[in-house]
Amino acid sequence: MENKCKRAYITTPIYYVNDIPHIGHAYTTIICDTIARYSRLIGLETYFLTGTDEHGQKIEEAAKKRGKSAKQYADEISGYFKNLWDEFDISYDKFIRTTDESHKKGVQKAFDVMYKKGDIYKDMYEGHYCVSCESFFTQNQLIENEFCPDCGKTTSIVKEESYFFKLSKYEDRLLKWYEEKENCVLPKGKKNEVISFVKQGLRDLSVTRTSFDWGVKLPKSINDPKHVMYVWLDALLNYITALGYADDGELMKFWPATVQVVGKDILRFHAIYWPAFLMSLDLPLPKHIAAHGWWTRNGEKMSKSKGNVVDPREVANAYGLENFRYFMLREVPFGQDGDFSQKALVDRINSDLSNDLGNLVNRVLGMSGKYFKFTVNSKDVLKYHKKELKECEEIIDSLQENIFEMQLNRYLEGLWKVLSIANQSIAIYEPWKKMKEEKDEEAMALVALIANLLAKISVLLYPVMPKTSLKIATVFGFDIDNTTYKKYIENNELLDEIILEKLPPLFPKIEKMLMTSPEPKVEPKKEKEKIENDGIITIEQFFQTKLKIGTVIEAKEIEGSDKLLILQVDLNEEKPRQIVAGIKQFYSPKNLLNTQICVVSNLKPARIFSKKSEGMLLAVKDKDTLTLIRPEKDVSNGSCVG
Ligand code: ME8
Repeated sequence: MENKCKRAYITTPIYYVNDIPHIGHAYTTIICDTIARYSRLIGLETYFLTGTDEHGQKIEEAAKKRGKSAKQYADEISGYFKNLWDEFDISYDKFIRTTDESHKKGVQKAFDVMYKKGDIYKDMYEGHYCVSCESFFTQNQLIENEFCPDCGKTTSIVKEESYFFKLSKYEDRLLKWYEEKENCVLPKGKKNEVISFVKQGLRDLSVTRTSFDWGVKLPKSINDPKHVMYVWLDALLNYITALGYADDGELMKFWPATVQVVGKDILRFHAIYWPAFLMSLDLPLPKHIAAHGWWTRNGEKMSKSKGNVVDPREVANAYGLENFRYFMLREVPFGQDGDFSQKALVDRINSDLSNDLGNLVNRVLGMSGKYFKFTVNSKDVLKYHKKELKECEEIIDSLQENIFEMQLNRYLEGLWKVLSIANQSIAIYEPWKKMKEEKDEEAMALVALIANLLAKISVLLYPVMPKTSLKIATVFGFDIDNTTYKKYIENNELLDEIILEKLPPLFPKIEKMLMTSPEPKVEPKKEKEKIENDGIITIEQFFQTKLKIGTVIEAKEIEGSDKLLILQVDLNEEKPRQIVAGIKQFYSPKNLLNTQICVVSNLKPARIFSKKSEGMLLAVKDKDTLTLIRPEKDVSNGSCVG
């Protein structure tokens, strides 16, 4: 995210109303809320948009199944999303619905502009359609000629008259954009995937449908009432219709967006179609399209049909909303997938929040209370602790870059480095000894150092944990806003003499798992095999995974991927297994050839980077390295592990 301009426009994807929100949706929204709060804190005029995506075949079908009209159903689920974000104190400025009249008017205007420009033409569409992804595919993109390469569901054949958008026309301009604007798509690995997709050649995009009705009609000027707009054209345009595109509204001053956060599943739509539409409309392109990874359960993407979704409300009720926010942003580097477990959440609360942060607040209160009747005076901090203070200021100075590159986990790690310097300083300078030796001035300087570091942390933690940070700031007698940001962070001013305000412990330790439905739902017939304690499985459950040893007989790089290799593995079956594995940064194809590896052989085949993958290899991740699991000495291919 660039911070040179005075404005920030932050958007979430608009969520489909075919299902209620889960922690994946909450994650996207919490990331955006954090960036929006940060932007306001540092003084940018900020507009934060979220909303719901309500048209299309998928919603029409979901409503029908429940015996409701599409609008009735959309009202219900859209309300559910909005209520949840309100309950979660999400600081959005507008909640857009694609059924809003102003949105529909804006979409029609955009269609008209593109049409008049000659970027839209009428033809016949013949191909495959995945209703779940609302995506078109050609025959050779499908898995086994039938299944969607993105979600694995069955596709249907579509043959109908359609208007097409000249996507192919924008291929070169898109490639130029990716080349010239280094951070236009984040993270960089994902950007490379987008570039290689575009380089394979773009086909014109069907942007209207005639086989159902639940969508925005074409503009009257075109006079073709049997067509409704393709839901992705309708949906993507929300980012400008929300600003009043239909009537050249004043809010259009916020365009182009500063950062548009999306899940990796919908990056293609945002990093290819969306900028091409904008080029056609002669509008500037967003500064950053940033794609995050998925939250999974036991390695599988969450979905209602798999019964493995986690309800964000349940997590927040059990563990506290702000603890949950902290966990999501700290646990997973932006762009990577993260597996949700209560244990990981509890560990973060007990160790980072309770031990590192909460205890430090208690200690500063305890020390200042015991030695100085809660008074803190900063006048000697620089005399005794210049080194610690400067070190922390330097760390803090580098943090802005992390936010602007969407590395919220690094941002939090930076804050925790400051906490660790504060905690270590107490151990090193032992203020209790100073008091015994009647060196009160030195003891006060140490207590004041800690108070000042905590004051800075409270300001910078505010975008992630607003209420908690405000409570910490009250201890030191200030409110968190742009004025105090400037004072304590930009200008590095020290606290005036203050009397600390007491605060009950912020993060009581959590002794047991608190959610009542923590695990993916288990089918009733398998009830006796249910996981009884967090992480404990039965031997039968273990042996459901078939681990086999095989020899790598071919290994190649995949063009356009920084991470993946494609392997052919001999498992002593009719033909070698093809496995796509994310090990390129650690193993070269040459070094893998003719070596044995351990493979999960009964994994459902998946499509990775458009290649079929028929298993998974086992490896150990340790810090920044990855080591393959192999037999100690050669064994026959196909041998079972266990
Ligand atoms: O795709 N982990 O809507 P959507 C992390 N309407 N994030 C997840 C997730 C998971 N398991 N599941 C969903 C659509 N998300 C379109 C968008 S925008 C013009 C139109 C997040 O409800 C992720 O950000 O299926 C995903 O992109 C978003 O929810 C929307 O999902």
